[in-house]
Amino acid sequence: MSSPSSGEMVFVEHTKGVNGLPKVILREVRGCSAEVYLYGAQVTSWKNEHGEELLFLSSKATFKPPKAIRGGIPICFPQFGVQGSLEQHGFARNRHWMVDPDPPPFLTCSPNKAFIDLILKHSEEDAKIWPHRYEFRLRVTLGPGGDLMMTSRIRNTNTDGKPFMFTFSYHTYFAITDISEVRVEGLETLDYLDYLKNKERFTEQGDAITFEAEVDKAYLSTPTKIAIIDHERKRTYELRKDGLPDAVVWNPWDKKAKATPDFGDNEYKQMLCVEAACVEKPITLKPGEEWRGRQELSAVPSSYCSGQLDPQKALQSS
Ligand code: TA6
Repeated sequence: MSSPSSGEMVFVEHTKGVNGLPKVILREVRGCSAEVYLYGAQVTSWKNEHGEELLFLSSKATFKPPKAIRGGIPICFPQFGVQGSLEQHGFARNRHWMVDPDPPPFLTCSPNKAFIDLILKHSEEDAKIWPHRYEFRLRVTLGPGGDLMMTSRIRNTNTDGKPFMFTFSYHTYFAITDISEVRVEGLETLDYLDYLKNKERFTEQGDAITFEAEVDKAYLSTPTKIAIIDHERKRTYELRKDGLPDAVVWNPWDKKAKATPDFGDNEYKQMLCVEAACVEKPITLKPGEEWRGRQELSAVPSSYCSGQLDPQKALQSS
Protein backbone atom coordinates (compact mmCIF):
# COMPACT_ATOMS: atom_id res chain seq x y z
CA MET A 1 0.00 0.00 0.00
CA SER A 2 1.41 3.38 -0.84
CA SER A 3 0.53 6.62 0.83
CA PRO A 4 -2.08 8.55 -1.12
CA SER A 5 0.00 11.74 -1.16
CA SER A 6 3.57 10.58 -1.88
CA GLY A 7 2.87 7.16 -3.39
CA GLU A 8 5.64 5.93 -1.10
CA MET A 9 5.34 2.45 0.43
CA VAL A 10 3.75 2.52 3.92
CA PHE A 11 5.58 -0.14 5.91
CA VAL A 12 3.95 0.67 9.28
CA GLU A 13 0.36 1.90 9.65
CA HIS A 14 -1.25 2.75 12.99
CA THR A 15 -5.02 2.22 12.86
CA LYS A 16 -8.04 0.83 14.72
CA GLY A 17 -9.20 -2.76 14.64
CA VAL A 18 -12.19 -4.69 15.99
CA ASN A 19 -14.06 -2.78 18.69
CA GLY A 20 -11.79 0.18 17.99
CA LEU A 21 -8.81 -1.51 19.59
CA PRO A 22 -5.55 0.08 18.37
CA LYS A 23 -3.60 -2.07 15.92
CA VAL A 24 -0.55 -1.75 13.72
CA ILE A 25 -0.36 -3.07 10.15
CA LEU A 26 3.06 -4.02 8.81
CA ARG A 27 3.49 -4.34 5.03
CA GLU A 28 6.29 -5.38 2.74
CA VAL A 29 6.97 -4.56 -0.86
CA ARG A 30 6.01 -8.00 -2.16
CA GLY A 31 2.54 -7.70 -0.62
CA CYS A 32 3.09 -9.67 2.61
CA SER A 33 1.50 -8.19 5.71
CA ALA A 34 1.04 -8.66 9.44
CA GLU A 35 -1.31 -7.11 12.01
CA VAL A 36 -0.49 -6.55 15.67
CA TYR A 37 -2.99 -5.43 18.31
CA LEU A 38 -1.62 -3.34 21.16
CA TYR A 39 -4.01 -5.32 23.32
CA GLY A 40 -1.84 -8.23 24.34
CA ALA A 41 0.84 -7.17 21.77
CA GLN A 42 -0.87 -9.91 19.84
CA VAL A 43 -0.16 -10.68 16.20
CA THR A 44 -3.58 -11.58 14.78
CA SER A 45 -2.74 -11.83 11.08
CA TRP A 46 0.25 -12.81 8.94
CA LYS A 47 -0.27 -13.02 5.19
CA ASN A 48 1.99 -14.07 2.34
CA GLU A 49 2.45 -12.18 -0.93
CA HIS A 50 -0.71 -13.82 -2.29
CA GLY A 51 -2.75 -12.44 0.58
CA GLU A 52 -3.21 -15.93 2.07
CA GLU A 53 -3.65 -15.97 5.85
CA LEU A 54 -1.00 -18.06 7.61
CA LEU A 55 -2.30 -17.74 11.18
CA PHE A 56 -5.53 -19.17 12.58
CA LEU A 57 -7.93 -16.69 14.20
CA SER A 58 -11.19 -18.14 15.50
CA SER A 59 -14.39 -16.88 13.91
CA LYS A 60 -15.60 -16.66 17.50
CA ALA A 61 -12.63 -14.67 18.81
CA THR A 62 -13.82 -11.84 21.01
CA PHE A 63 -11.83 -8.63 20.96
CA LYS A 64 -13.19 -7.65 24.39
CA PRO A 65 -10.64 -7.10 27.20
CA PRO A 66 -9.94 -8.69 29.61
CA LYS A 67 -10.63 -11.79 27.52
CA ALA A 68 -7.65 -12.97 25.47
CA ILE A 69 -7.99 -12.99 21.67
CA ARG A 70 -8.46 -16.59 20.42
CA GLY A 71 -5.89 -17.10 17.70
CA GLY A 72 -2.87 -15.44 16.13
CA ILE A 73 0.11 -15.32 18.52
CA PRO A 74 -0.83 -14.68 22.16
CA ILE A 75 2.17 -14.18 24.47
CA CYS A 76 2.19 -16.22 27.66
CA PHE A 77 4.09 -14.28 30.40
CA PRO A 78 5.08 -14.36 33.26
CA GLN A 79 3.44 -17.78 33.57
CA PHE A 80 2.80 -20.55 31.06
CA GLY A 81 -0.41 -22.49 31.60
CA VAL A 82 -1.40 -22.96 35.22
CA GLN A 83 2.20 -23.36 36.45
CA GLY A 84 1.85 -20.82 39.26
CA SER A 85 -0.56 -18.57 41.15
CA LEU A 86 -1.57 -16.35 38.24
CA GLU A 87 -4.43 -16.76 35.74
CA GLN A 88 -3.85 -19.31 32.92
CA HIS A 89 -0.94 -18.14 30.74
CA GLY A 90 -0.19 -15.08 32.88
CA PHE A 91 -1.37 -11.50 32.19
CA ALA A 92 0.68 -10.11 29.30
CA ARG A 93 -1.89 -11.30 26.73
CA ASN A 94 -4.67 -9.29 28.33
CA ARG A 95 -2.91 -6.04 29.00
CA HIS A 96 -2.85 -2.89 26.87
CA TRP A 97 0.71 -2.44 25.60
CA MET A 98 2.18 0.85 24.40
CA VAL A 99 4.23 1.69 21.35
CA ASP A 100 7.81 1.88 22.68
CA PRO A 101 8.98 5.47 22.16
CA ASP A 102 12.61 4.72 22.85
CA PRO A 103 13.61 1.09 22.25
CA PRO A 104 17.25 0.32 23.07
CA PRO A 105 19.13 -0.50 19.86
CA PHE A 106 19.63 -4.09 18.78
CA LEU A 107 23.21 -5.32 18.49
CA THR A 108 22.72 -6.15 14.84
CA CYS A 109 21.00 -3.47 12.80
CA SER A 110 18.71 -4.86 10.13
CA PRO A 111 17.54 -3.33 6.86
CA ASN A 112 13.97 -4.23 7.75
CA LYS A 113 11.48 -1.38 7.56
CA ALA A 114 8.29 -3.10 8.55
CA PHE A 115 8.61 -3.45 12.30
CA ILE A 116 7.02 -2.16 15.48
CA ASP A 117 8.36 -1.91 19.01
CA LEU A 118 5.90 -2.39 21.85
CA ILE A 119 6.40 -2.19 25.59
CA LEU A 120 4.65 -3.44 28.73
CA LYS A 121 5.77 -2.33 32.18
CA HIS A 122 4.79 -3.26 35.71
CA SER A 123 1.72 -1.55 37.12
CA GLU A 124 0.36 -1.07 40.61
CA GLU A 125 -2.49 -3.38 39.62
CA ASP A 126 -0.20 -6.17 38.49
CA ALA A 127 2.11 -5.70 41.45
CA LYS A 128 -0.73 -6.98 43.63
CA ILE A 129 -0.58 -10.35 41.85
CA TRP A 130 3.05 -10.34 40.69
CA PRO A 131 5.16 -8.10 42.96
CA HIS A 132 7.93 -7.28 40.51
CA ARG A 133 9.12 -4.32 38.46
CA TYR A 134 9.92 -5.22 34.88
CA GLU A 135 10.10 -3.93 31.32
CA PHE A 136 8.93 -6.21 28.53
CA ARG A 137 9.94 -4.96 25.10
CA LEU A 138 8.68 -6.76 22.00
CA ARG A 139 9.80 -6.10 18.43
CA VAL A 140 7.61 -7.60 15.69
CA THR A 141 9.24 -7.51 12.26
CA LEU A 142 7.96 -8.50 8.83
CA GLY A 143 10.94 -9.35 6.65
CA PRO A 144 11.20 -8.46 2.94
CA GLY A 145 10.69 -12.15 2.17
CA GLY A 146 7.57 -12.31 4.33
CA ASP A 147 9.17 -13.95 7.37
CA LEU A 148 7.70 -12.94 10.72
CA MET A 149 10.22 -12.29 13.50
CA MET A 150 9.40 -11.65 17.15
CA THR A 151 12.04 -10.65 19.69
CA SER A 152 11.19 -10.27 23.37
CA ARG A 153 13.53 -8.47 25.79
CA ILE A 154 12.50 -8.74 29.42
CA ARG A 155 14.40 -6.78 32.04
CA ASN A 156 14.18 -7.04 35.83
CA THR A 157 13.93 -3.45 37.12
CA ASN A 158 13.28 -4.38 40.73
CA THR A 159 14.79 -1.84 43.14
CA ASP A 160 14.57 -4.18 46.14
CA GLY A 161 17.35 -6.42 44.91
CA LYS A 162 14.93 -9.28 44.33
CA PRO A 163 15.27 -11.66 41.35
CA PHE A 164 12.13 -12.93 39.63
CA MET A 165 11.29 -16.12 37.76
CA PHE A 166 8.99 -16.65 34.80
CA THR A 167 7.92 -19.13 32.15
CA PHE A 168 7.05 -18.06 28.63
CA SER A 169 5.58 -19.01 25.25
CA TYR A 170 4.79 -17.56 21.85
CA HIS A 171 1.43 -19.36 21.64
CA THR A 172 1.33 -19.48 17.85
CA TYR A 173 -1.85 -20.72 16.13
CA PHE A 174 -0.80 -21.90 12.63
CA ALA A 175 -3.51 -22.01 9.95
CA ILE A 176 -3.59 -25.45 8.33
CA THR A 177 -5.82 -27.19 5.81
CA ASP A 178 -6.64 -30.40 7.67
CA ILE A 179 -5.19 -31.43 11.03
CA SER A 180 -5.31 -35.11 10.05
CA GLU A 181 -3.00 -34.38 7.10
CA VAL A 182 -0.35 -32.38 8.98
CA ARG A 183 3.03 -33.60 10.28
CA VAL A 184 5.50 -31.93 12.60
CA GLU A 185 9.20 -32.64 12.13
CA GLY A 186 12.04 -31.88 14.53
CA LEU A 187 10.52 -33.29 17.75
CA GLU A 188 11.12 -36.97 17.13
CA THR A 189 12.62 -39.05 20.02
CA LEU A 190 12.43 -36.08 22.44
CA ASP A 191 11.12 -36.20 25.98
CA TYR A 192 7.84 -34.39 26.59
CA LEU A 193 5.46 -33.56 29.42
CA ASP A 194 1.92 -34.67 28.66
CA TYR A 195 -0.53 -32.09 30.05
CA LEU A 196 -3.37 -34.56 29.43
CA LYS A 197 -1.66 -37.03 31.77
CA ASN A 198 -0.85 -34.82 34.70
CA LYS A 199 2.42 -33.61 33.09
CA GLU A 200 3.84 -37.12 33.15
CA ARG A 201 7.11 -37.40 31.22
CA PHE A 202 7.33 -39.61 28.12
CA THR A 203 9.66 -40.03 25.15
CA GLU A 204 8.35 -39.38 21.63
CA GLN A 205 8.63 -42.16 19.04
CA GLY A 206 10.96 -41.84 16.10
CA ASP A 207 8.72 -40.61 13.33
CA ALA A 208 7.24 -37.25 12.49
CA ILE A 209 4.29 -36.32 14.69
CA THR A 210 0.81 -36.68 13.22
CA PHE A 211 -2.59 -35.96 14.78
CA GLU A 212 -5.69 -38.06 15.37
CA ALA A 213 -6.85 -36.85 18.82
CA GLU A 214 -6.49 -34.02 21.36
CA VAL A 215 -2.84 -33.23 22.08
CA ASP A 216 -1.29 -30.99 24.74
CA LYS A 217 2.44 -31.71 25.11
CA ALA A 218 5.53 -29.73 26.01
CA TYR A 219 8.60 -31.07 24.18
CA LEU A 220 11.75 -30.45 26.14
CA SER A 221 15.11 -29.13 24.96
CA THR A 222 14.15 -29.25 21.31
CA PRO A 223 16.27 -28.38 18.27
CA THR A 224 16.09 -24.70 17.29
CA LYS A 225 14.18 -25.54 14.09
CA ILE A 226 10.82 -27.23 13.77
CA ALA A 227 8.87 -27.85 10.57
CA ILE A 228 5.07 -28.04 10.28
CA ILE A 229 4.11 -29.66 6.99
CA ASP A 230 0.69 -28.98 5.53
CA HIS A 231 0.50 -31.55 2.77
CA GLU A 232 -2.82 -30.42 1.37
CA ARG A 233 -1.60 -26.85 0.94
CA LYS A 234 1.92 -27.95 -0.15
CA ARG A 235 3.21 -25.56 2.46
CA THR A 236 5.81 -25.94 5.20
CA TYR A 237 6.01 -23.60 8.15
CA GLU A 238 9.51 -23.30 9.56
CA LEU A 239 9.80 -22.18 13.16
CA ARG A 240 13.28 -21.11 14.26
CA LYS A 241 13.77 -20.12 17.87
CA ASP A 242 16.44 -18.75 20.19
CA GLY A 243 16.44 -18.59 24.01
CA LEU A 244 13.33 -20.81 24.12
CA PRO A 245 14.40 -24.41 24.76
CA ASP A 246 10.96 -26.05 24.70
CA ALA A 247 8.08 -26.39 22.24
CA VAL A 248 4.41 -26.88 23.15
CA VAL A 249 2.13 -28.66 20.69
CA TRP A 250 -1.62 -28.24 21.16
CA ASN A 251 -4.84 -29.13 19.40
CA PRO A 252 -8.08 -29.25 21.46
CA TRP A 253 -9.83 -31.65 19.05
CA ASP A 254 -13.64 -31.88 18.99
CA LYS A 255 -14.77 -32.09 22.63
CA LYS A 256 -12.58 -29.23 23.95
CA ALA A 257 -13.42 -27.20 20.86
CA LYS A 258 -17.14 -27.57 21.62
CA ALA A 259 -16.52 -26.70 25.26
CA THR A 260 -14.61 -23.50 24.42
CA PRO A 261 -17.01 -20.56 23.86
CA ASP A 262 -14.67 -18.48 21.70
CA PHE A 263 -13.73 -21.42 19.47
CA GLY A 264 -15.84 -22.86 16.60
CA ASP A 265 -16.88 -26.51 17.02
CA ASN A 266 -15.01 -27.69 13.91
CA GLU A 267 -12.26 -25.11 13.87
CA TYR A 268 -9.81 -27.55 15.51
CA LYS A 269 -9.41 -29.09 12.04
CA GLN A 270 -7.88 -25.89 10.68
CA MET A 271 -5.40 -24.98 13.40
CA LEU A 272 -2.35 -26.31 15.20
CA CYS A 273 -0.46 -24.55 17.97
CA VAL A 274 3.29 -25.06 17.94
CA GLU A 275 4.75 -22.77 20.56
CA ALA A 276 8.35 -21.68 21.05
CA ALA A 277 8.46 -21.83 24.82
CA CYS A 278 10.34 -22.03 28.08
CA VAL A 279 8.17 -24.12 30.38
CA GLU A 280 10.26 -26.84 32.03
CA LYS A 281 12.91 -24.68 33.74
CA PRO A 282 11.70 -21.17 34.65
CA ILE A 283 14.01 -18.27 33.77
CA THR A 284 15.45 -16.36 36.71
CA LEU A 285 16.45 -12.72 36.27
CA LYS A 286 18.35 -10.68 38.85
CA PRO A 287 17.78 -6.91 39.00
CA GLY A 288 19.36 -5.25 35.96
CA GLU A 289 19.50 -8.49 34.01
CA GLU A 290 17.74 -8.91 30.65
CA TRP A 291 16.45 -12.06 28.94
CA ARG A 292 15.90 -12.36 25.19
CA GLY A 293 13.63 -14.83 23.46
CA ARG A 294 13.16 -14.87 19.71
CA GLN A 295 11.15 -16.77 17.11
CA GLU A 296 11.22 -16.53 13.33
CA LEU A 297 8.42 -17.97 11.23
CA SER A 298 8.58 -18.70 7.51
CA ALA A 299 6.01 -20.25 5.21
CA VAL A 300 7.63 -21.99 2.26
CA PRO A 301 5.98 -23.81 -0.63
CA SER A 302 6.66 -27.48 -0.24
CA SER A 303 5.72 -30.65 -1.97
CA TYR A 304 7.00 -33.18 0.46
CA CYS A 305 6.38 -36.15 -1.73
CA SER A 306 8.38 -34.66 -4.61
CA GLY A 307 11.16 -33.87 -2.22
CA GLN A 308 11.22 -30.36 -3.60
CA LEU A 309 11.53 -29.24 -0.06
CA ASP A 310 12.17 -32.10 2.22
CA PRO A 311 11.46 -30.78 5.74
CA GLN A 312 14.46 -32.73 7.01
CA LYS A 313 16.54 -30.79 4.48
CA ALA A 314 14.71 -27.62 5.63
CA LEU A 315 15.64 -28.43 9.23
CA GLN A 316 19.26 -29.13 8.30
CA SER A 317 19.71 -26.16 5.90
CA SER A 318 20.81 -22.56 6.62
O1 TA6 B 1 -0.64 -24.15 25.11
C1 TA6 B 1 -1.56 -25.16 25.28
C2 TA6 B 1 -2.55 -24.76 26.36
O2 TA6 B 1 -1.90 -24.55 27.56
C3 TA6 B 1 -3.68 -25.79 26.47
O3 TA6 B 1 -3.64 -26.48 27.70
C4 TA6 B 1 -4.95 -24.98 26.30
O4 TA6 B 1 -5.48 -24.60 27.49
C5 TA6 B 1 -4.46 -23.81 25.48
O5 TA6 B 1 -3.20 -23.52 25.99
C6 TA6 B 1 -5.34 -22.61 25.40
O6 TA6 B 1 -5.37 -21.92 26.57
P1 TA6 B 1 -6.37 -20.66 26.74
O7 TA6 B 1 -6.12 -20.13 28.10
O8 TA6 B 1 -6.01 -19.68 25.66
O9 TA6 B 1 -7.77 -21.19 26.54
